[in-house]
This record gives sequence, structure tokens and C-alpha cells, in this order.
Amino acid sequence: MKVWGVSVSYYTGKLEAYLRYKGIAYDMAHPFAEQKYIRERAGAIQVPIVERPDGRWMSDSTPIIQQLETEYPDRPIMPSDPVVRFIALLIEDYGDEWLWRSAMHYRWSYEHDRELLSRILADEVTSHLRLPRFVRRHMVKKRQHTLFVKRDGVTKDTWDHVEAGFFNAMRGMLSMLENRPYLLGDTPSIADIGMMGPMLRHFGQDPTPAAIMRNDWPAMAEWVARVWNAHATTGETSLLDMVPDDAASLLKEIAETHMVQLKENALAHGQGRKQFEMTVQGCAYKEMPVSRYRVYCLERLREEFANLSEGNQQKVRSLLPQEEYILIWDPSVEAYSGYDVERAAPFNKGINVLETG
Ligand SMILES: N[C@@H](CCC(=O)N[C@@H](CS)C(=O)NCC(=O)O)C(=O)O
Repeated sequence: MKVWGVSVSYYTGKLEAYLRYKGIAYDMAHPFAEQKYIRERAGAIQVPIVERPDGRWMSDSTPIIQQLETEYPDRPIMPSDPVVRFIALLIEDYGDEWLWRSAMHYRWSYEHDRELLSRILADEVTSHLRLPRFVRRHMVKKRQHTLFVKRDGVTKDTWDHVEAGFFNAMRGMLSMLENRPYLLGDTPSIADIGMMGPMLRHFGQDPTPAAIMRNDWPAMAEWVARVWNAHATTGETSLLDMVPDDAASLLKEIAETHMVQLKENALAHGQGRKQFEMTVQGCAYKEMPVSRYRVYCLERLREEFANLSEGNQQKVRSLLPQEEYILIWDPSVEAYSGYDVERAAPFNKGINVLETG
């Protein structure tokens, strides 16, 4: 299949980690020169987008992976125990949607990172523009910093908290990885693949966070390489059938961060607002862009929960004691994105993550 992607992209890296583990062959192409062609077929110009040999197109890494799991049953990454599966999907969603801000901040707020990445992106993303490279680099830097740092709540007051998100994620993951090679077993699950979004192409490669990871958290760098090479080094699928106690610190972090954002975002979207505020672990974020896609993420988590048996719902609730998690099973916060209403994903038309709708 053809993956329309970018070599330094968060979600392209996540999908590639998955495809490599599964042994699914793919070629990569950059989509930005072919805007009209892609937009007609996939909806939004975002990466990754998958063009399949059967002519169909797929958008959004989470449903893309869920679809491919049904077609490529070898080396399953979805835990067969429904409770473990739910927790794995929750970790994936946190990797997808919460750590994005920290990842973009490190890439675009620090000079070395900004210079290197704008050089790479100018070549992969803007080469179709008839402008000198230094102009294209400048455009990339300005766009990315404005959209994904300045307008996504990173200020001098939130700076330290945004960076702490990276450390807290690694701390939570390492308390699990002390006991096994992958987060939820002896082989990778969707939780590992989800966390590869931020950890592979951003924290693991961009100069500033990669130096922090390599020097202060080398076991994380080892995990990134382990997941990337998992096809060659792991045997028969072996995922846990119970959520381990060592997941507690990561699950607490997810409650205090991602759940707060999901809730405030959904409330604001329900009220037709374009911006929202939130206080996360005592840190106040102002003028945050509402994301319609993240309302959809909450809808999907709620659906996953609703599909569990009553006994399994009770088990999930006891694993998630923090009050922020009530959001998942208490529908009093309206979550209706209007996105993918037919539940055709990944074969629907995509939308950009910071589109307010
Ligand atoms: N929900 C999508 C998100 C994809 C996404 O946002 N990709 C980024 C790059 S990592 C992108 O293409 N952004 C488009 C832009 O910056 O205009 C997924 O899971 O694949």
C-alpha cells in the first residue's frame, strides 16, 4: 500500500511502527504537492493517509490500524481481554492527543530543533512551491510555531508544565517497562504503537528532547528502538490478560491531563465556542483552540466503554478511580462531533485535528 506521509511526522511514525511490526509492506510519498487529488479522495491534507491496492483511501491512524487489524490477523496488537484492550486504547488516545502539544513545543520553540526540522519539512512539504528554500523554511517555521505552539496554549506560564508532560509520560511508562519489554505484554500492543506517535519522531529524534531521552531516560530510548525493531525480535503474540498494578501512575497522569482537556474541549464544542480554557495540574491554559476531532475521540472512547459487559465496565471503573474519568461513563458532558456519523472510518473524509468545526 501507499502511505502518503512525511518522514518526521508524529502520526506517520506511529503508523510506520505498526506496519513494520506487522510486516505490511508500504511505499511512502509526500502528499502536499498533490493537494487537489488528495483532498478529493481523503478529505483533509494530513498525514498519514493510506492509498490501498483496492483503490480505497484511509484516514486517521487510530481507525486505520483498527481496520488493518481485521485484515492482517497475524501478530495482533489488540489485547484479547476486553478490559486490557480498553486501557490500551485509552493510552493510545493520550499518546495521540495529549502529548502532541509537548512534542510540537520542543520541535518549534527550540532553535536547533526548529532549524533542523524546518530544513527537512521545507524539502518534503513545500518543494512544489516556486520559492527559494530559505523562504519556504521561514514559512514552515512561522506556520508551525504559530499554529501548534502559540495558538495551542504554550506561553511562558505554561512552558514548564508542557515540558513536564513529556517527563511524566516517560516516568509512567517506565514503571510499566521495568516489569516487561512492552507496556502490556511481551509483545507490542496498541498502547505501545500509540505512544510511538510522540516518542518516535518527536521526543526520540528532535535534538532537544532526544538528548534528554538519551541522557536521562535511556531505557525509554531503548523502548523506542525495541518497538521499531519488534518484528525481528519478538515471537508469538503475548499480551497480558489483566491490567498490571504498575499502570497506575500512567493512568493517573492521563486522568489529570488528557481527561481534563477532553472534557473542556467537548463542553466548549457543545456550546459552539471556538476556544476554551482549562486548568491542568494547577496550570492554567487560556485561549485553547477547540478541536472537533477530539470530541470524536471522546465519542469513540465512550462507545468502547459502552460495548463492554457490565462486569468489565466495573473492572475498568475500579482501575480508573480518579474523578476525571467519570467523563467516560457519565454522558452529562455532551460529546457530539458530527464527524464520521456513519462510523465509516477509516474510509471517511478526514478533518484536521485543530479544525473547530
Ligand atoms: N487524526 C490524525 C491526525 C493526523 C495529523 O494531524 N497529522 C499531522 C502531521 S503529524 C498533519 O498532517 N497535520 C496537517 C497540518 O499541519 O496541516 C491521525 O491520527 O492520523
